[in-house]
This record gives sequence, structure tokens and C-alpha cells, in this order.
Amino acid sequence: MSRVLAVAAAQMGPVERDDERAVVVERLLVMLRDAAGLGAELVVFPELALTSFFPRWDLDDDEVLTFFEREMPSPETKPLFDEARRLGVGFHLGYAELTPDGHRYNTAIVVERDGRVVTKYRKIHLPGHEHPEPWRPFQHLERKYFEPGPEPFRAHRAFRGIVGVAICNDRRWPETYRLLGLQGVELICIGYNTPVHYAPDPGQDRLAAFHNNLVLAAGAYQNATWVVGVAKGGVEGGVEGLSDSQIIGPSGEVVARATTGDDEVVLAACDLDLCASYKRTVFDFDRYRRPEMYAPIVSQRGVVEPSEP
Ligand code: CDT
Repeated sequence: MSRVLAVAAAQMGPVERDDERAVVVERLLVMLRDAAGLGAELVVFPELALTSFFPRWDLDDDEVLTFFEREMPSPETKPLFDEARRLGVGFHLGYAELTPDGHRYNTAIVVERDGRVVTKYRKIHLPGHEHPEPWRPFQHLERKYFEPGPEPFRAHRAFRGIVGVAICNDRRWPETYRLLGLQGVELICIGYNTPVHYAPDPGQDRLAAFHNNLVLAAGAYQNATWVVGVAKGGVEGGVEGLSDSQIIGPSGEVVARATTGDDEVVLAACDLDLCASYKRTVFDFDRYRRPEMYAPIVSQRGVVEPSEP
């Protein structure tokens, strides 16, 4: 059985505040069909793909709730599930989830080619701030609108390999990849919405694309896995979002990269067997890791500096 998986990164351009779900789903369907035409077996859509990145606004609760999905699929999103199944293509989709008991998560699902939901992941690392900060040109209120995901990173057998999910800010934390790496992950889907302007330290703005590639590539190489990073980019709600979606191999090399700031499909043939070359050699975890030396990583949260002499 070939383990060369054809994977499409389906980058999105902006979704505006009033864009209706049906219109957004139609855009996703266009990319799904394009990707299927190119032979894709898995199509990766970004974080919060169905709506604008609403944490940039301080909204009242009634409006916030309009951005959340109460069911998946819903009447508006079912055409995506139906078409994917008809085409025999799987997909990854990020969205804001409102659970029946009232919890709110930044969520992503992976759906197999037969329509089965393989996994639902709820974002663990929520960036930004809890309360509006009027000094900022725009807000980043993920910590107001979402609860952190209550379940750890989990890898699953799917798409002839082992697949995991992380969401946007998760990609900046090495623990994300390592926890999936320890489960033998071979392909990680990561959707993102990354404002280029970082108000707490604008000096970082010019490095947004560099840092994006840095963390995705390091996570791929150090854990011997494919990583598919997919943006919702372009100027959305007046805020420039990073695009630069990319598919990265276990060598850390970018093998496919988006070149626009709009809806764009890029495809790569991801040989999942390539992961083994790295997992059995330089990153043979069982042989070389020293977990007995890593205790502070799980017992300590912030920095503890050495005491003064
Ligand atoms: N969506 C998301 O997690 N975005 C963050 C923005 C930077 S922190 C305010 C990211 O890590 O890309």
C-alpha cells in the first residue's frame, strides 16, 4: 500500500464580518473541487474557516454567538461534507464551536474520505487577552471568547498514517509537536489566523512570516513529521493577516507554498514513509530522549531564574 498521501493546503483570503456561511461554504466547495481535481486525498482548511476572525472585535454576546456553530455539520455546512464524500476526499476544518451545554471552543475536525469524523480538537493555547484593551488598533480577544481545550493532543490512525491537529498559536509551542511526536504522528494539520501587526511588540511585525516558517519547520523536523500550515490571510476586517501557507516535510523543507493572499490551493505528495527515516535515526526517541531530565517541563509553568549568588 502506497503511503504517498496527496495533501492540499486550501488557504483562504479574507472573510468579512457580514459574510454569510453559505457564501463561505461555497468558497470552500470551489477549493475542495479544485483540490480533488488535482488528486488531493486530504484538503486542509484554516482555523475559524467559516467566519471572520472575530476576536479582533469587542462584541456583545448576542453578536459573538452568531460566529459559533451549534452543530457540525449544520444545514449550512452539510454541502461541504456531502461533496467531500462524493469526491472521496477528506478534509480538516476549523470553526468556533458552541457545545449543547454552553461551552465555547476554537475547534478543528478531521473528516475521513468516507465522511467519518476522525477527531475533534479544541485549541489548547489561547493567545491574546481576556479584556478589551482600547490602546490596541484591534483586539485579540480569544481568551474572552473561548475556553481552553480540556483534552490533550491526540494522534489518530487515518489517511494511511497517523494524523494530529493543532491550531494556530499551538504551533509556537514545542510541546505541541512533541506530544504528537510521542504518539508517532506523521502529519499534523495546523490552521492559522495570524495578524501581521503584534501590538505588544511591533518590532516583531517584519518577522511574522519568518517566525511562522521557523516554528512549523522546527516542529516537523524535530518530530519527524509532515506539517501542513494553512492560513486565513489577506486584509480581513481592515487587519492584515499572514498568508504564506506551506506544506513541510520531516526534513524541515518546504515542499509547497502559497504565493497569494487569497483563496489558493497548493498540493504536495506527502510520503508518510519518509517520517520513518528520521524517526529511526537522529530522532529515535526511545534511544536518545532523556525524560528523566525533563521534569520541569511538566511540573513548572513560568520561568524560575537561578538565584543570585
Ligand atoms: N489565532 C492565533 O492563535 N493567532 C496568534 C496571534 C499572535 S498572538 C496575539 C498566533 O500565534 O498566530
